[in-house]
Amino acid sequence: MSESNTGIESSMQENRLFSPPAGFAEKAWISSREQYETMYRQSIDEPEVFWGNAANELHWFEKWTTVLDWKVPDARWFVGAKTNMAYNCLDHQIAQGRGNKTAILYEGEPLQSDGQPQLRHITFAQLRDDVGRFANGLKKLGVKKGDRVTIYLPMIPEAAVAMLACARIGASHSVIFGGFSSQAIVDRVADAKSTIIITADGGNRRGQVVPLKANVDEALKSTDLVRKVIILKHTGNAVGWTEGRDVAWSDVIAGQSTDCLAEPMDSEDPLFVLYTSGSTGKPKGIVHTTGGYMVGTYLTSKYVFDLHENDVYWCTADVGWITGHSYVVYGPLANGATTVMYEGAPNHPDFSRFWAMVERHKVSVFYTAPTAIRAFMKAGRELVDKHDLSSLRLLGSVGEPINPEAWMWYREVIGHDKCPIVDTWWQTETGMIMITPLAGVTPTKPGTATLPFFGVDAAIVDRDGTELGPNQGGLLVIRKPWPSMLRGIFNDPDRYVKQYWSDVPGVYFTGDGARRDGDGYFWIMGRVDDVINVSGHRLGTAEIESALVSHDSVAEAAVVGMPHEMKGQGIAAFVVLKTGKLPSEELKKALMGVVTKSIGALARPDQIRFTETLPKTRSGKIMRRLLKEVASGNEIKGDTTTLEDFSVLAKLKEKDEG
Ligand code: 7RM
Repeated sequence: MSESNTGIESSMQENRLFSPPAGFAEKAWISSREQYETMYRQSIDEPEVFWGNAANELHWFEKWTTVLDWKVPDARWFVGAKTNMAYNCLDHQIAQGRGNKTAILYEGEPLQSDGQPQLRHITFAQLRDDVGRFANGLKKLGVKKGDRVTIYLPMIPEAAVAMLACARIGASHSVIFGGFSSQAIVDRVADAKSTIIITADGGNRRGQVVPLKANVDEALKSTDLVRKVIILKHTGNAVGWTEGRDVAWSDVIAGQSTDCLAEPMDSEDPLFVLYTSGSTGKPKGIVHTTGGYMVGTYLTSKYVFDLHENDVYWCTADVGWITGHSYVVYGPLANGATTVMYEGAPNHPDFSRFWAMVERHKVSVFYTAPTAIRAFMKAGRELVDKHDLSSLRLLGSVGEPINPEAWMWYREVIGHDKCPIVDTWWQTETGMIMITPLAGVTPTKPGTATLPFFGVDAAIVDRDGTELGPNQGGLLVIRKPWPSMLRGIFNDPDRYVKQYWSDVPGVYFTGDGARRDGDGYFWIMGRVDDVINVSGHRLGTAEIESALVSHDSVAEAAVVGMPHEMKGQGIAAFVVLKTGKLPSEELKKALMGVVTKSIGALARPDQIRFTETLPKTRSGKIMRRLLKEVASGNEIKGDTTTLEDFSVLAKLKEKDEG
């Protein structure tokens, strides 16, 4: 963050307000505004009491002596306590009578000859046995408490088994998203100094086999750190084999007992490291520890998704990113919930796949990303309407600002106007959901993540840390520690301080720009690094994009700044049209008009470029940095290992050059 002036201007108006559906609160964990307010007040005034009570809902081998030990920027939660995340997700659930309940409901992508996908229902008891056997196998291969184990697997139950097995024996996992290339593996293995990789022969995606093992082989040509590669036979494709280094998953578990001691971990022992690619340079290994992360993901899963015994909960994220860690695996299992894992693409064989799955498994709580919602909108509601979605009772969104247009569609077409939507704001670094409605009590507005979760002291400030007033755009910071906060960047304490604790004195800076409206609701305005400075007016990306997408012809939009002689920066808009809509000069004018009308002439794009798709990370975030380079005619540089589709970039470049 370089600008001295950190204000961001806002002109967006959104007056629609939706009360929680009648009757929802009665059966919800948080069932009245009064209960919410009492709990929130306690969580802020007496955080140690609040979080101590939450922690007492879980299993500890030894209790803490102090709930919180805090000295900026280092927090220690549940000091002196001993626990084990895998024990809480498995044994503790079985002890509460959930042994025969489905823990993981897996659906594979390929449709078999009968037209049906492969399904697996894995109970808590089976999962405990699978984890125990694999954990014992890891130990036999020499994996010890404190080691880093790399996991490079598809969205299959074995990914959860591998994570939980590491957690059980106290090794930190480093999960690498299965869509990443071999270069991403090299970088992450080297940084984590990981000597073991767990992978599969391949994974299924969009009718193709992703050659995971071949990618690992390629990566390991550039590093000799890795001494063992464990390979799960999954897709059945042929793979190369390096004697002495490669070992089959089936051989790792052969003859192993299902009983494996759950290592009593110190609350502050690391649980995992997860790499996120910063906007520039080398990926950061975000470190999360055991006790605080467990309590944070447990409690947010319980209250935000309002998880109850009979829910079928589906978070569509891949385990390769934080949402998969916190809300596919750990949070739901620590609540004894049934969590759905789908290995495949949302559009295989077509865009009705998710809705077929909701119908098939009677999914009740569904959590996905705005990028997916916009893709479904683009594909058309007919694909949704042919399925029975009556099992749904709560919808969630995460990953990006959800534009009001997509929010309304989600509510009407997917939720049939009866499901509350929780727009959840959080980060890899925060570990848990931080700003979110609570479905039974928070009136929602399309486009805002509403209010902070319990214990979260979020604020909008300027660079000096002074809190700004209603509707003044500024920096989103968190002023008090929370249990699942990152404990650092792996091997890089200085970068931790510089990245999160230096821009605003004494508080955690999220990197996001935001404003609070008159009701105190938080509106995320985009990354501060992406703010566009037009003639001294600082504009966030979210509002302009949202205005563009409100036009009938537009499916998606991304705006970035570009050099402008007069204004300092001008605005370039990259626009994806809905199926069947055609680009034209007239449409460009209309789009400029929409922005002028909803925000003002200042925000009117100088350039509109129609494009087939936008460059995105696999988790769905638009890579504005790349678009910025395209818009200003520069060569693309920096880390592109997290790009979903390199051809998208090539196409944008071609258009640019052509
Ligand atoms: C969970 C996750 C974090 C960044 C964050 C924001 C953006 C995430 C929302 C959102 C607006 C939301 N972790 N972001 N959720 N923006 N509304 N509900 O996405 O580390 O990959 O990204 O994502 O910019 O800082 S992440």
